[in-house]
Amino acid sequence: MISKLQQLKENALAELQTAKTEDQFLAVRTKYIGRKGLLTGLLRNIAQVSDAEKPLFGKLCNELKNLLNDKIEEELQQQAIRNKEDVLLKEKIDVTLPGSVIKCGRIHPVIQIRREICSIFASFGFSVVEGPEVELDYYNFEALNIAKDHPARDMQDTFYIEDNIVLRTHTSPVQVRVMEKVQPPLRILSPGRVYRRDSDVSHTPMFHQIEGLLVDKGVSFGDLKGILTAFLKKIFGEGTTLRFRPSFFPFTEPSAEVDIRCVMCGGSGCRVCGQSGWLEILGSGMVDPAVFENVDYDSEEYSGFAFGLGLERIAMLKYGISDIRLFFENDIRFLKQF
Ligand code: 2NL
Repeated sequence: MISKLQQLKENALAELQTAKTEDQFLAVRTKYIGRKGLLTGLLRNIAQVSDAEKPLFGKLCNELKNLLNDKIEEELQQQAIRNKEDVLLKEKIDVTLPGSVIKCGRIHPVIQIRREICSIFASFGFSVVEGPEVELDYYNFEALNIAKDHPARDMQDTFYIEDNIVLRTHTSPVQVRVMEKVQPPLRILSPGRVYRRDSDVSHTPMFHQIEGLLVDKGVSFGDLKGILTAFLKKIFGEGTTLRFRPSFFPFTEPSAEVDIRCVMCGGSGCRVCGQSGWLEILGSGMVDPAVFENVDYDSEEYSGFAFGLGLERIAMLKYGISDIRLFFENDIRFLKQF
C-alpha cells in the first residue's frame, strides 16, 4: 500500500508538472483528492494496511493530500494573477491617441447678422422688443395707415388665419404695440420672423426682418440720414458709398430707400445689382402723422423716423449667396461655411 501511495504521488506530481490551464489543475485535484479521487480511495482502504504501518500510511496520505492541495491552490492563484494581467494588457487604453471629433453646431448666418445689427443699434441707444407672429389685422395694417384696399393686404401677399387675424407681414406691429403703451422718447428695434405669400430665388414665405423706430422732440430727416449712414458703414465697412433715394410707404412721409454701391462689381454693373451698380438695402422714412394719431402721440410735439430691412437679403449680399432658399434647407455643408 505504501508503495502504491508512492507511485500515486509520483503520478500526481508529474501531472501537475504538465498541467497549464486552470481546468487542467482542477482536473488533477478532482482526480486525486476529490470525493471519488485516487488518494481518497486509498485512504478509504486503510483497513488493508497492517496495524504497524497504519500510522505512517495515514501520515503520508495526509501529507500528500496537503501537498497536492497547496500546490494546486498556489498554481490557481498564479493563474488568476496571470489572467488579470492578460486582461489589463489587452484592454489597455492609449491615452495619447487623438479623440474622435465632436461636430459643433454654429450660429445660423441670418442670426449672426441679426446679432450684429442689434449690437450696432444697441450702441446707438436702441433696445430690442419682440411681439406676436400671429397678429391682428389692426396692428399689422390699420394702425400703420395701410387702408383696407391697399395692394399689400391682397390675399396674394398675406397669410390670413381668420378674417381679422394674419401672420404678420412685417415687424412694425410690434412697434405700434410699444407706442400704445410707452410715451416718447423712444428708440426701439424689432427683429423677428415675418410671412408673405411669395416663393422664388429671392423670396421665401417666411423671412427675417429688423425694423427700427426713433421718436423724440425735434427729430429730423437729417437724424435719419446720420443714424442710417453710421449703421451701414459699420456693417458694410467705413468705405461704403450710400445713396438715399425717394420712395413711398403708407406709414412714412417722406420716405427713402437706401442703396449701397454694389459689393460685387464696385458699381460697374453686374448680375447681382442688375447692371445698376447699386444694391437696395433698406426702406425708411419719417413716421407719418396718421400713425402717431393712431397711438395718441401728438405729432405737433413729436416726430420720428423708422426703417426696415430684410436679414436674408443682407446676409446674401454680405456672403455672396445667390439663392435665399439655401438659408432654410439646413444643409450642414452650406451652414458650416459661416
Ligand atoms: C422695407 C421698408 C420700412 C418702416 C419700415 C415703420 C414702423 C412704424 C412706423 C413707421 Cl411703427 N414706419 N417702419 C418704415 C419705413 C420702411 O420698411 O423695405 N422693409 C423691408
